[in-house]
Amino acid sequence: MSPTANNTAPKVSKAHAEILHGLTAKQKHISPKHFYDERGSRLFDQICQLPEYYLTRTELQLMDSYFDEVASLVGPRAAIIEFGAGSNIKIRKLLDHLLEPAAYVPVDISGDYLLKQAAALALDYPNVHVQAVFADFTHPFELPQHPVMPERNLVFFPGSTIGNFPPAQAQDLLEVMRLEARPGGALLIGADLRKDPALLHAAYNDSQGVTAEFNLNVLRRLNTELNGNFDLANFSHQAIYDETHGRIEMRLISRKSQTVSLAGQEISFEAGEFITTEYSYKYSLDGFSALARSAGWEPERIWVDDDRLFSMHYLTVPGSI
Ligand code: AVI
Repeated sequence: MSPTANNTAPKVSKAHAEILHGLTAKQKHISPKHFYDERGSRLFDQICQLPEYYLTRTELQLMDSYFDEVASLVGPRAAIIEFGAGSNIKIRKLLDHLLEPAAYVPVDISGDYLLKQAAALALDYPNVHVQAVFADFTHPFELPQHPVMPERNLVFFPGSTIGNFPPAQAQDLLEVMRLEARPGGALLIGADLRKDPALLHAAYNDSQGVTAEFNLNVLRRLNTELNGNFDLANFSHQAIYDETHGRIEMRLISRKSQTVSLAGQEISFEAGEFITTEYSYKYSLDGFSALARSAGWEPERIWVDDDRLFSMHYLTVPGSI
C-alpha cells in the first residue's frame, strides 16, 4: 500500500517568525527542531554511527535484547504512532517483532524525509497500513482511520529525543502522546541516562567534527530558507555538560563581533556571544518515571544496558481500549 499524508502542515511563516524571535531574544536561541532539513537529517544519521555517540548503538542493543518482551506487552494488531520520522532501522525492528502490526503512522513537520521513509516502509510491509501525518507533534493532531481497526495505539519515541525538550515542555509532549495513545494505549520511549560527564562531552564533541557540522548546518539552512548571510566560518560549535540541570547544551559561538542579515532583519553578535541551539537532558530512571507519571502515564517496565548508559521505558495509559 502506498503511504498517504494528512495535510496538517504548519505554516512556514510561523516557523520563520519563531526563528527570528529566538535570534533577537536577549539569549539568542533556535529550536533544535530546525536542525532536520535533508542535509541535517543525513548528518544526524552519521552522528548515530560515531564511536563516541553511544546512544544509538546502546538503544539498538536494548531493542535486540528486549523487543520480544515488548511485543508480548503490546499484543497483536497495534497501530504504531511514531513521533518524528526517525531511524528506519528502529521502526523496522519494532515491526519485525510485533504481532500482526495493523498500522504505522509517522508524524513529522519535515515532509520530504517523512514521505520517503513512509514509502519505503509501505513497500516492505504490505500488510501494515502506512499513513504519514505532517504535523508539529508538540500539539495534538488528528489520527488517520485504518482499514483494520487497531487493538491499541503504541506511541513510539526512541532515540532520547524527549531529552531535547526542557522538562516542562517534555511533560506537555508526554501529555500529547497520552492523548494520541488513548486509554489502554502505550508508549515505548528511549531516554538517555546521567553518567560520567567525560562520556557525555565526547558524545557531543566528536573527534571527526560531524556534530559541529550538524550544529552549523542550521545556519546554512537559515541562509537558504530565510535569505540569511551567515558566514559559517565566523561561528564555532560548542557542547558543554551542565551538571546542575543534567543537560548537554549545544551552542554556536560567534568568533567575532559581526552583524548578520536574516529575512531583511539585522542581527548583531558580540565576539564570544552564542546562540543556544539544543539542550539534551539526561535522566535518572526515577526522574524519568516521575516526569512520565506527571503527564498521566503509568510506568510498566524499564530496560537498561549493563553499563547503565541508556534506558528504554514502556508505559501505559490507564483505562481500557
Ligand atoms: C535527536 N537527539 C536525541 C540528539 C541528542 O543526542 O540530543 C541530537 C544530537 N545533538 C547532537 N548530537 C545528537
